[in-house]
Amino acid sequence: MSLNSLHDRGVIARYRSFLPVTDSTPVISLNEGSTPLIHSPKLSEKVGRSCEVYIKYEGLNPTGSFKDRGMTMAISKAVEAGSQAVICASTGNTSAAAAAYAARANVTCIVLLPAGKIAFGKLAQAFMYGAKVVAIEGNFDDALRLVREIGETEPIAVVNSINPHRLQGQKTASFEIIEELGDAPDFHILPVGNAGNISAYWMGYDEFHRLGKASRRPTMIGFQAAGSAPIYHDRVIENPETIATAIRIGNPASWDFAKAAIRESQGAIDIVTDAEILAAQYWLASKEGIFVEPASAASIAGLLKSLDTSCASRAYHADRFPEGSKIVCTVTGHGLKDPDVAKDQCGGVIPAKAERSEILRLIAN
Ligand code: AN7
Repeated sequence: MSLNSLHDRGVIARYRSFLPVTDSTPVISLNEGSTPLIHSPKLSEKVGRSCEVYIKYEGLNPTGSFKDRGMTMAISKAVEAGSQAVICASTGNTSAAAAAYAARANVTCIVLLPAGKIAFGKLAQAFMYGAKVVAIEGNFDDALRLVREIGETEPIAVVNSINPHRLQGQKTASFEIIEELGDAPDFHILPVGNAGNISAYWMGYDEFHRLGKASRRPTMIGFQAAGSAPIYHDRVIENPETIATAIRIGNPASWDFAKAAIRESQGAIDIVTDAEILAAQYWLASKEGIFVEPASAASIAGLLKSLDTSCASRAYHADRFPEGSKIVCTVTGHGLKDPDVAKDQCGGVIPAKAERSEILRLIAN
C-alpha cells in the first residue's frame, strides 16, 4: 500500500490501479474507506473451535455507511462525464452518501425516498447536504423503477448501484480485509438488500485472488430480513416489510450477481426475523461496544442463528465452520442513523433525585 498525502486519501487514492479511473477523472472524496476491522472476542467464543470473528465497521465512513465507497466512484465518474445533476432512489444511506458527495462536487442531487420509511438520521443527512428530497408514495422498488425510467431519457446520472462504478468502489472493502488479515477470510457474512454489496465484496475477493494477493475466496453468506427476502424465497416481494428499513427491498437490482456470488462461493442466503435483528443490534452494542443500525445487525443475527442448533431452518450451520476459521461480518451502517429504533427498544432512563445515595444504590445493584 502506498502512503498518500493528507489531501490524497480515500478509496480511489488507495486503490487507484484497481479502479476504472484515469488521470482525467476528478477525484471527489471525503477520505472514505480504511474502516476498522475489529476483532470480536465474544463472538469468537460463541463460535468456538478456535475460530476468530472480525467486524468490518462500515459505519465509520464519512456519511456513516458503506455507501461512501461506491459513491466516491459514482460521483467522480459522473463529474468526469460532465453531469450537472445526479439522482437516486434510496432506503436512506445511498441518498445520504449521494447528497454529500454531490455537495462536494457542486452538482445537483435529487433523492427519491419511500415516504415515512426512512430512518431519521438519514433524512437529516439528505436535508443538510442540500439534496432535493422527494418522498414517493410507494416503496423503494417503486422509487428505483422511476429513477431507471428518468435516467433513460434525461441528462442526469443515476447513482444507484445499477451504476457499475458503485460496485467497483464498494469492492475495496474486500481489498482492505485481505490486506489486514494477510489473506481472505474463510467466511464472509453480510446483510443483503438490493444485493449490490454482496456482489461487490465477491468481485473484490475474486480480483485479489486472481492477482495472487489472497490464497482463497471466502464462502459468502447473506442475510435478508424475513419480511423482505426475495432472494431467499426466489420471488419478488410486492410489499416488503421489516424494522430494518435500509433493507426493506422486494426486488433487488443485483439479484443475479448475488446469486452467482453465493453459488460460486458455495455460500448461502438465509433470513433473520426483526426480533433476531433487534436482539443482535442490542447485543453487539452492549457486549462489544459497536453500535450499528438494524439492517447492519442482520449479519450478526445471522451468525448467531447459524450457531443455534435448536433452529431447524438454518440455511447455514455452525457445524460447517471448521476449526480455526476466520469469519468476517460486515456491519454496514452506524447505529446513530436510526435513533428511533434504538430509543424504542431500550429500557429508558432511571429517574432519581439529585442525591448521592440515589446513585450509590445503582452501584450496589
Ligand atoms: C445499512 O441506501 O439500498 O444489499 O438505498 O443501507 O448492497 O443493497 C441500502 C442498503 C445493508 C443492503 N445495510 O446493501 C439504500 C440501500 C445498510 C444499507 C444494505 C443497505 P445492498
